[in-house]
Amino acid sequence: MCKTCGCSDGAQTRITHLGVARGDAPDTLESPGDVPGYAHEHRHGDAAVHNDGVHSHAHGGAGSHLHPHPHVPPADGNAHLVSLEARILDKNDRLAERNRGWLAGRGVFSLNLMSSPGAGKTTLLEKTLAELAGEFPLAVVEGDQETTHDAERIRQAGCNVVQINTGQGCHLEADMVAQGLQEIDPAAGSVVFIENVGNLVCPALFDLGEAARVVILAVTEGEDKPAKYPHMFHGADLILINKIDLLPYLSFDLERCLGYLHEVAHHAEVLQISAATGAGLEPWFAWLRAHRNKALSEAGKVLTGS
Ligand SMILES: Nc1nc2c(ncn2[C@@H]2O[C@H](COP(=O)(O)OP(=O)(O)OP(=O)(O)O)[C@@H](O)[C@H]2O)c(=O)[nH]1
Ligand SMILES: [Mg+2]
Repeated sequence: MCKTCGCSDGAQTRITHLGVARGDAPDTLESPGDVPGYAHEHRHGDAAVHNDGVHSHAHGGAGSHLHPHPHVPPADGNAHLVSLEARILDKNDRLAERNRGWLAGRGVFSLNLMSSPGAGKTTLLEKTLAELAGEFPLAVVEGDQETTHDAERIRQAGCNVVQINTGQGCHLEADMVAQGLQEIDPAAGSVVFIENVGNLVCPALFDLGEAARVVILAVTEGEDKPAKYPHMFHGADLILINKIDLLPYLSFDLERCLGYLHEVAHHAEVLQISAATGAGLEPWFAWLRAHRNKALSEAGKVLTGS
């Protein structure tokens, strides 16, 4: 259940790993999907489909796993709902911490990429994969309510990708990402991009275990989005103002937008980019390289005890 709109209550999640050959993971590398606490995910009548290298399975979704549904309405419905929401978010947070530890232990840098629908998340990923593919391993977890369109685009770019379809759910949750990570099995030193479901509200509530949050705001959405949806921007480490190639044709007030961002997310770095033309992307690539190198060196320090 989503605290804001109840969207994942009863949602049907499907996970599809698109066509990238999976190497056999060494037994010593524990997947978050295999650790105690995840095992229950596969005891609810999962259906598995293997078809021409595409591996998919459907299950009852986060809502059906995370909380029992009461059959008798509680006397104080609101209090019950609040405590139910708190328990769901608590459980999500615990699973997110597990993802985070697992990723950090492998020296994998992961980021949660969020925006409104159509702000340019997948376009940015396509450009990023083209730039960085030769430098270090990259993988993508795609989140959408329906279709594998985005995962197909990422696969076309030659990248290891898993698609999570959330059905009615309007955001990814940590247990879904754990299963996605198990599928893509990212190598040490990878960057894992998690493209969340397009939505400026609910994804902000759910920690996925990512190391950083990146939020895209397209200039076509209007300059007031940070003021209207402050939680999303407040949680961001990096904010990308996208589609700046369209600024000459719009009445978007960039200064006002930057003012709103300063109010709600003064700690976040802000870059102006065009994912379509590639303008302004060098600082984004540099940001990724720096965070990826840091994640790898910190994992090395833990392993060597230095
Ligand atoms: N002009 C312009 N168009 C862009 C830019 N970035 C993305 N687009 C276009 O915006 C549309 C949506 O882009 P996507 O990358 O699919 O957006 P998304 O955020 O992944 O969308 P969802 O996954 O559906 O939420 C596409 O038609 C892109 O070509 C940009 O920088 N400039
Ligand atoms: Mg997309």
